[in-house]
Amino acid sequence: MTDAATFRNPVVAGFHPDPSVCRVGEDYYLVCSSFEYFPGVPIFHSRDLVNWRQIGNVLDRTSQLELPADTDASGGIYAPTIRHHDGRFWMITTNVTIGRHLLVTATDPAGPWSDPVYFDLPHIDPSLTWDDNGDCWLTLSGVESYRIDPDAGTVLEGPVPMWSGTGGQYPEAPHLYRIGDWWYLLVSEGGTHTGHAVSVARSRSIRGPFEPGPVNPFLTHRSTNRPVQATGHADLVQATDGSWWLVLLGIRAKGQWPPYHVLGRETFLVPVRWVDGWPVVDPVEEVMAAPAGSPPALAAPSADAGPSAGAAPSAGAVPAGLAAPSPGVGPAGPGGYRDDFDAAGLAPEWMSLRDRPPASWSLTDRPGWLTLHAAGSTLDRAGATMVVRRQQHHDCRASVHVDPGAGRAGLTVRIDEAHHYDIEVCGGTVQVVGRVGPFRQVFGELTVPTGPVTLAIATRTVDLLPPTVTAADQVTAPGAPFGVRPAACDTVSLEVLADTGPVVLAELDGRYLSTEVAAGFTGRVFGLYVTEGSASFDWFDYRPTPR
Ligand code: 6LW
Repeated sequence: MTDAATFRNPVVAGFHPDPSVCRVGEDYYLVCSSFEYFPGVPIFHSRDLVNWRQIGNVLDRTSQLELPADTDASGGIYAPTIRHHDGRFWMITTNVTIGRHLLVTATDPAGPWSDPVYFDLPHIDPSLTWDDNGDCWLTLSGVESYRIDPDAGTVLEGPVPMWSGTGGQYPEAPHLYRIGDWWYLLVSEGGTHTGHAVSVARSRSIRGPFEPGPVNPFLTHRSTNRPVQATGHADLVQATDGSWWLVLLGIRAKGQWPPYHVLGRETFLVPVRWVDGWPVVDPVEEVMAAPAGSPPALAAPSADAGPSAGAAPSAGAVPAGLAAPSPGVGPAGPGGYRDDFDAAGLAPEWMSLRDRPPASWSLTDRPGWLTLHAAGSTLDRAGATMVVRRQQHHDCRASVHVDPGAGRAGLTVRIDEAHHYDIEVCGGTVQVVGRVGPFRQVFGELTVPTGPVTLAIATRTVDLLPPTVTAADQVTAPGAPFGVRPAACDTVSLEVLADTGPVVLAELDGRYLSTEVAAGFTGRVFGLYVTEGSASFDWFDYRPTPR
């Protein structure tokens, strides 16, 4: 539940890591990493920092996004930064597969964005800042900076060493901000899992030396049992009312020991207070309270707000707890979506793997249906024709109405080529197949009339069983989900939706589709695919399911 003085985290649910944010007037824009998926770098718009709607993808052409066929899972596009300067939006990111940083610009954040200018420099996590002379600085993990010509793609000075945090591993995600008379530098450290943390330093000069803050890291959930973990990779923004906020990544861990997460790293929001000129944040929760004493609309900073000294509070800015205007991409509250494939193009939330060749898909071959044409013959290797959307809730059901024609087509929930559960139809037989690491197994089969069929994948958080139930009891109990032990608390059910209701072909332990098993930087997605011939999809439906 949220009320007027609270809002719900994550503000962008599902695999949306490494958020970066900028404000232009009353509008906020946010971008995230996209790895091996195409198009790349989803871009969101908000008026309140809480409710985000995806307005496009920054890298939506192969001339901007080179993801060769052998791009590894979790390769491709790493952490982007978005800024607005001199009438233009600027987005810089790293394509780790080709080993280059790329910078693109746009006057309209919904696109089109320019072709890239490249910087062949080491490290990851590029960020941009303009100094008081109008010079542009590129900062990178490590942490170091370069003075650059952002239009020409040339380096004018550097590397200039900066400040590398408190000594934690992987100093990364540096962002520089001009606030009052200071240059503030945020650095994430400790790695992007449970050791993640954010530290701060400041300097009078953009070239340093940087003085660390009095309490570093000033944001971390490491070594706690808070439900939100791995908090880090933060970017700072000042709201229209003068208040300050961090967008950051976090995970919603499940299970007892070790905890695991299945939705990837998600985008969270936390208010920032300034104390004696340094940022202070409280722990990041799934429902965040507004700062003490706030009116219903989240308040401007208090009088001791330190360096903010900026805009006067404007009434009503940053309202909280609104219903998500864009079902499925907003806060992890109620909301689902249905795509009838009646539009002229695919919605921006749909992604393909590595490329989306025009010959692989069509919305006009069979009007009102999405037709996919097979390329690869298996989901176990790169090359299969697939369009995917993110899983954004722990408890949800994705369903699809598919006509396989003479082909083989289905619905998958996947993290990568080596970790996926599929339900597919071919020649009147529906089959459930699971691939986990070196293992591949058929878990269930059902004969159905030929023609269109509705397939579904439902995920469910299972409450921990009482300790009196042993693992052996559970595994041998009739109807026990395959491989589910008492500590498991996530199941994946693969179903045919018949007129009489769902027919469950298999119920599998969801932990095998978690980041802790699959590794990498992404999260679960649902995918519509074809591995033989051509098939058409009439609709796709995604619903969170009440617990
Ligand atoms: C990203 C790095 C990180 O570049 O993970 O959380 C890497 N931090 O900053 C990939 O998302």
